[in-house]
Amino acid sequence: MKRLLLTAAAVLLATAVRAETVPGEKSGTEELFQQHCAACHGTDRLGGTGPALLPENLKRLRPKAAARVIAEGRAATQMPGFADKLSEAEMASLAEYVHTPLPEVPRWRMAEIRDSHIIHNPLHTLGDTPVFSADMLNLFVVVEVGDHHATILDGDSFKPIHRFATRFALHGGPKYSRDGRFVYFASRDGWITKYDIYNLKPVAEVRAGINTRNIAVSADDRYIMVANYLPHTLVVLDARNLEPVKVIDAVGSDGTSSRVSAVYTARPRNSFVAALKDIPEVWEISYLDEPPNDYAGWTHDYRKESGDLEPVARFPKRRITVHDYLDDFFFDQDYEFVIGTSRKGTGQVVNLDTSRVVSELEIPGMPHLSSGITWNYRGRTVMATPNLKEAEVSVVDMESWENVARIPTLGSGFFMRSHENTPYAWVDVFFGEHRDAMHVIDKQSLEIVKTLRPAPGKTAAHVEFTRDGRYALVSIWDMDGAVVVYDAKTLEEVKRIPMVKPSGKYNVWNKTRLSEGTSH
Ligand code: DHE
Repeated sequence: MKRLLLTAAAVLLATAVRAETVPGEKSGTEELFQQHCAACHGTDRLGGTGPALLPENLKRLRPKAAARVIAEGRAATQMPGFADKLSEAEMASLAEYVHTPLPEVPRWRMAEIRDSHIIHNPLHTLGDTPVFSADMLNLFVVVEVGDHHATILDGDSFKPIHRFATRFALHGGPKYSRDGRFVYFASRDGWITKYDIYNLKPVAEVRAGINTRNIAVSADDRYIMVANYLPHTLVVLDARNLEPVKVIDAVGSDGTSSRVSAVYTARPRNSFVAALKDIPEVWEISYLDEPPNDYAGWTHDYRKESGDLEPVARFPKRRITVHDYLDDFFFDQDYEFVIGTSRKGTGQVVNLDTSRVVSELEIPGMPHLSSGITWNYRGRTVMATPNLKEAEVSVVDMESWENVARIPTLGSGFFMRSHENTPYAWVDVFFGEHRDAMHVIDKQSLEIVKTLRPAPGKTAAHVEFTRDGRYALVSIWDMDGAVVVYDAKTLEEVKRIPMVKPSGKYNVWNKTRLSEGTSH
């Protein structure tokens, strides 16, 4: 009842704020924000020392949870609690306010990006040999979202080597340079960080967007491409020091502006491939200095902007029209096909060479294709994907694009992983009452051979293998969490390393060698 009254009070307050505010005049809630929050989160809510407070950036924090954070503060951050300064209704109205979209897409272009650029340690000041000894290609970077840290973990001894603070709310897989020396992180707030693993020091940072999806590193290690929801842009950074090079507007051939779903590097093609979330188009963008002459259909219709480091003719792109916009997608190992779904669940297979949709996928629910993996099954290549809405794993033949199997699970899953050297594929049960379960599937019989529960009652998620595939590392998604190491053959626990909500872990070898069992 108390909660109902509170919510009602907040709604009344927010409605009153909306009704009484004359354009140009500040509402009571806005004033509260400026008084108590703006110093850290920015007068425009775009972030400062604290994260951006926009609905797009706060998807993981519902208004009720936001009100709790305002009241109690956030452990291990500089966010204090306001319970002794603000009334419950004020805190509820602030929580609602930060979930209200800004009247227009904020400006975040070359000038703003350039202003945000920070060099922490110039490259020439950093030595070329590691300051610790370990197999540098068998390291893991573990992202601990619980308190916004990352840990460099030795993949042989499973001992943490170094733990350091990251930007708020990292999301997606960090990406490595080809030699594994540098790791690049992206935060939901658009901060990109280059970190030198050899020296255990950050190199540079830049804020490339207001709300960012993910990043990709070119195969020649020269460029980083950043995909943004806010604003609607792709941003090219110089991989050496993250200096911005080019801002590419995500605008469809009909002039519609769009969020970018994600961007990946198609290594054999020397291109970035991005999908647009609001337009049924996939873009291929070349990063070659001199694209070949047969680039028929490639354009460089970008707007020249003051501050661009490159002539307009760099990064030509071509548009591939698809049947429905792609939200979530991955590639075959040769990067000939893009396999994607929209959040509505329609699956499509796009041939990048012919620029055509060659097949539709018949997978029910919402396959989580960015977590898709492939393997050889009875002489043919299959892909498998967990499903965010259905309690099953789908296995699809990558030649006929027909379903090979639908493997029932205890609930819908988020992440799926395997390795060339293991007969098993691991999939979590991320949602529902069995979220503490981890299924191990035999890649040939396509049956679940074991269901592990590494920490009963706590979410078990996201697996990654050591470079040789002998061990599988599972996350316990809890503030009092862990990375649990399993022998990938006997499926017995080997070690438990305490971690603070380790969202994901990324093995240098598997990522840089594009293992078929992991994301790239
Ligand atoms: Fe992710 C990867 C999109 C919600 C944790 N997630 C990705 C990637 C995309 C994506 C496009 C690939 C990026 C890359 O590695 O280059 N994620 C989305 C969504 O659209 C979705 C459903 C909604 C959203 O809020 O954006 C979503 N993701 C989540 C979460 O709620 C998760 C579970 C917790 C969190 O940290 O926000 C989450 N996503 C992850 C992780 C990866 C990821 C750990 C990296 C997986 C990997 O092994 O590569």
